[in-house]
Amino acid sequence: MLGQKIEEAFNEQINKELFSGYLYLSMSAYFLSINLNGFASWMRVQALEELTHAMKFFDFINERGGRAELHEAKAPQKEWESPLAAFEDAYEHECFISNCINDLVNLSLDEKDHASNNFLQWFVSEQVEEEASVDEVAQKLKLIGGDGGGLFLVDQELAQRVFTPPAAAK
Ligand code: OFO
Repeated sequence: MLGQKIEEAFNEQINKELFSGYLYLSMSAYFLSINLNGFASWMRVQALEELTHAMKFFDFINERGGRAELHEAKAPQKEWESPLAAFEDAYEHECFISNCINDLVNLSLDEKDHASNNFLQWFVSEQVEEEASVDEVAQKLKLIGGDGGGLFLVDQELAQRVFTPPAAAK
């Protein structure tokens, strides 16, 4: 049985994961608008991953006898001044999500909920990857500066990313 505090906090996290998906889909639309289709495709895959993160919380809440709830979705930012600015925002957002996951881990320890703690460990590892993958692209964009040829090559590289559902990926 899921305690009320954990249930509420996990429902909040569903909202945050869905917002992550919303934000990355908005970034995908921004990249399409400036003809960087590889960047757009990468962000679209990222958005799909975020949906699977939300679904993990959704399923876990239900499995533990709780009730998953969907809260209001806030509108994401629409425009960025450059591809680098978008990836820097994505990195900042992932650091925020990592902090949220850490707070949930602390709550699970306070509540002595070891099943939830065990469930959250997947997200602890996932956040290391999430931060690293967006930061890697941000660093490349810093290296190439405003060089159009470099941007073209990174766009081609990012186009290669494909969506892999988490269960199949592990
Ligand atoms: Fe769900 O990891 Fe990104 O936000």
